[in-house]
Amino acid sequence: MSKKEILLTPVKLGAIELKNRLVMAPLTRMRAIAGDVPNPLAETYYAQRASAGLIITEATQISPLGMGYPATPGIYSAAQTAAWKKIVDAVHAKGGSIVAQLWHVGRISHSSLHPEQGLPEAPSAIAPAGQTYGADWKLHDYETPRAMTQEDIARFLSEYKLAARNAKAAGFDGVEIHAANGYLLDQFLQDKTNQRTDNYGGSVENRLRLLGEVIEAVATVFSSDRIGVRLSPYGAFNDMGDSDPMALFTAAVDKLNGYHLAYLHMIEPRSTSAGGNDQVNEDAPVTSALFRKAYQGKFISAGGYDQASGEKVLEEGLADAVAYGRLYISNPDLVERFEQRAPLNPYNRATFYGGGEEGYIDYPTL
Ligand code: 8OZ
Repeated sequence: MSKKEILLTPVKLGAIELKNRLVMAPLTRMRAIAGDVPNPLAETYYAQRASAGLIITEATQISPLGMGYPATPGIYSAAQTAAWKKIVDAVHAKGGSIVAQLWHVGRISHSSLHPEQGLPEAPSAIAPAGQTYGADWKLHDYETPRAMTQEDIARFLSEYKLAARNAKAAGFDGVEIHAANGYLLDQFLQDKTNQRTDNYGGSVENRLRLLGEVIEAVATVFSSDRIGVRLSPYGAFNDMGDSDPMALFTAAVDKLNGYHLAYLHMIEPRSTSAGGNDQVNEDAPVTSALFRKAYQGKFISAGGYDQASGEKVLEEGLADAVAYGRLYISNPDLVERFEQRAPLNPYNRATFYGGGEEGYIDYPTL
């Protein structure tokens, strides 16, 4: 095989067979309809991208309090699950594989998004710096979240399990646990946001506890070889930080080795594009280089890759598959374009979040 074709070769991530090593990254698009039900257009949107080796859905909340932006979809109600089933069926009909990314945003939220539940919940009552979008799609100062009690944590774990059950009922090939980018599980991992004094805070072992419990809860529904985990070591998005990221994420990788997951998915901190811009910080640590070798299973790397840099990270043995986000927004046939080394459609950031068909299902194929 010529080196050039490495992205287009099959790979198995646990029990999930990928026909190539291109992964459609999880992409928040904020187009859900009433009841936080996925937009019916999402059937077309995801099916258009079914030639990817694996599709990871947009982050999908496990509960009302898990919602942090307007019009993101959930997977806790029957209507949401039924809509997801149509999407999964459409992707499977085109021979694709798809996993659901399950999240709870923790403090990255606003009470207007869940008026009956009140303030956002988080490991500690520490407000993020800055502003966020409320239900009115306008910017509001972040509120100080409510610190979760042990009862809240038990409820959160049961919500994760229910979401996994719904994902299974919808026919997903697996689930990805979102423990990255400053959302709830990442807030428990890092000490800038976790100042708890109970068994979920303090030591690295304690801060890793909730992630392990979520994996174990989800593993009662999906076999562990159908569960992936996403982490973002050294990521600063959403006002995150840790006093010793190397020690924390080395311990996280070591803990994940014990679960025999489908994959570990890491975001390169050089790419700060989430929600914002297209800046690249070339001085940022390279997490595939720092952590891939310590992880014993399959590894997906994300973060501003193009075809050449995607091939390179695979050739170097620093990843088994490469996740593409922005390129997948504007190139539904990214696989075919890479096969032919064809030019790519540019993306329009103005239509990333919210709206309807425009910038969603109208990007042309070759
Ligand atoms: C951009 C805008 C809103 C949410 C993430 C789910 O960073 C997101 C997200 C990205 O993981």
